[in-house]
Amino acid sequence: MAAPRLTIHYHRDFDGMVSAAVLARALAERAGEDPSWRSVNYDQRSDWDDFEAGRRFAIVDFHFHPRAEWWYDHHPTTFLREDLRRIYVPSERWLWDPSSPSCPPLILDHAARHLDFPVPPRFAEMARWSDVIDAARYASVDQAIFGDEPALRIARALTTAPSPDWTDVIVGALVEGDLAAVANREDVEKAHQRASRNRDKALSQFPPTVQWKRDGVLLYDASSNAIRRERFAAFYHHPDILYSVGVIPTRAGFHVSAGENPWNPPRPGAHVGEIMETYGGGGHKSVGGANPPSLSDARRVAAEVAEKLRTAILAAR
Ligand SMILES: [Mn+2]
Repeated sequence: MAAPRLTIHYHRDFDGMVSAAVLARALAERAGEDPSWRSVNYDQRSDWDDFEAGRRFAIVDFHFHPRAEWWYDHHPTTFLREDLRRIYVPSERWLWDPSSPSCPPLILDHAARHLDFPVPPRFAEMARWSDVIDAARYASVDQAIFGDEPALRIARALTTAPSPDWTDVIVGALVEGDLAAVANREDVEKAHQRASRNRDKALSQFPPTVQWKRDGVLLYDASSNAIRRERFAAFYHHPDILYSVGVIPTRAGFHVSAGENPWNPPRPGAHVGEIMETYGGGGHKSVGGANPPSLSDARRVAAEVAEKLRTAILAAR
């Protein structure tokens, strides 16, 4: 009797989907598996110990789970508890590398070493773009916002997925074909056109949200639900700034987001994540966030963070 089918659970973004496609192909070719795949979301963490109880599964680009037969991740926050961190040891089936810009390169390296899986050029290309997209290593703000390469069209299309399980279909396409073939699918092209219209609207809605711009810091308030959001709009409209700080809505409240301009970074620069920690948030040196309890708190925190970054810039001059 054949073993029950293995399901690959993946983070629903570009590098997570590529991770699922790479692992699916490697396991099919080199481990005698016939895997299926399904995206996993943050809501499922609440019952994490019982996740997929009694079933066979792998996890990629998402939290460590001790029952995962295969697991790969690059997120520094992958371990939900200290006891889970202690269970993890690198093996032929598990690998965590928080220094990797994205997850697929880990899987490709590991599969080449332990499964004797030769890296197909199309997967190498997907891994390179995963690094660009997940770590925001775009050559320019124009490439980030308007880039027309197949990987960027697919990533943009994902922002307007027509249904929750659409990403499963796209993973299937990535298992079989290269980026150009996937980007040229009719459903991807349709989603991409919708996403591009949303982007254009977001860019045009950004200027009135700006509160002030001083000494290389821009503060904006995009807390209204009527405003569409484009992650790099501040740097597109104001390429001269070093930092943007803003308030944006979330499903449950409001988020304060602060980050360096990737195409005009401050030198030496403050530690944005540490500043955010003083407001109950966190992040990396170049980007961070916090979720204050109310809109007025979020506005106050954003203004204070912007002032702190401005002070840091002036002190470094
Ligand atoms: Mn991811």
